[in-house]
Amino acid sequence: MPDGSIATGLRGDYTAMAADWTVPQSLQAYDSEDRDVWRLLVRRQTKLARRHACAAFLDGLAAAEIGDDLPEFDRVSERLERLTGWRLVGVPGLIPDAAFHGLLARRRFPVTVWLRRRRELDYLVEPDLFHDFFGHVPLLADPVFADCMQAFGRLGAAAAPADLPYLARLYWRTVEFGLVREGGGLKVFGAGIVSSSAETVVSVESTAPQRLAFDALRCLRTRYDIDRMQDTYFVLDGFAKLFEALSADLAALAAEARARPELGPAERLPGETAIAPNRPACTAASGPLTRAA
Ligand code: HBI
Ligand code: FE
Repeated sequence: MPDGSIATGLRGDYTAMAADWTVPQSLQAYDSEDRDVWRLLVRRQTKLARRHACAAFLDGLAAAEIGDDLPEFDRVSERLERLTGWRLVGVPGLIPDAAFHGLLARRRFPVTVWLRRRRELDYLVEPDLFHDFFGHVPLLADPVFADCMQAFGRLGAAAAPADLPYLARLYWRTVEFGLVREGGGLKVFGAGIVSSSAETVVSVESTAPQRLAFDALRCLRTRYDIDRMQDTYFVLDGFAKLFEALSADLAALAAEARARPELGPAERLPGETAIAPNRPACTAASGPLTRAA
């Protein structure tokens, strides 16, 4: 088999699961390409995150001990559990909504055990170890965000099946692709953004996408694309605002969303104001900043 992960039986192996869809993480199952890919991705994205990610994410990178070595779920879980009560569990990949929400409701975060191969470094549609760990785990060390994730799980576990797509839209627009206002500028916190080198920069600096102030109902009404960079990002004023939105009655909010026209991924409503992107960093192409004396 040409694909090492498939050959080692890691990728998408749903045969060794427990009833809750979790699998043990086996560090011996990773090969040298896995170790190289992890180091490469961590170094690249950490550098970008230092410039563009919110402070809570950067604090979380340290708390989750994210560095050159492949992460050990059990070790990081001990740290996280002391900080916010969260533990990490391995999963073989995407799991059903009910299993996903059930784990979150119990403060268990499912982390995909397998890592992308070098030839697909920059783009994957499904979650892998890098997306799940680098993207999601740091913010589990933030007390308010940690509560938001459990709230998502509880809402999902209690939701009528017809309301789940609306909860998924809220999750997508915040946990996966959210921006936050911090220190007079925009910072990234969504896992889908911080695990992507291109989107980390584009989401806060490009004039191509629009940025709108976070509004839960607006998120619920808006379709999203899973296979391209986002056309619209929502900007939170802080994670407390997200927790507030997750404390609302989901059924009522979904009913309200259903009663209004659905919005396309790039739509802008009359009266909506776009938030300006950050000023891009000066590059050599923009000319010399200083003159030799
Ligand atoms: N499974 N492993 C995994 N990771 C996810 O992010 C995930 C999932 N199953 C379902 C799911 N997400 C959706 O319910 C989200 O849109 C909430
Ligand atoms: Fe994710």
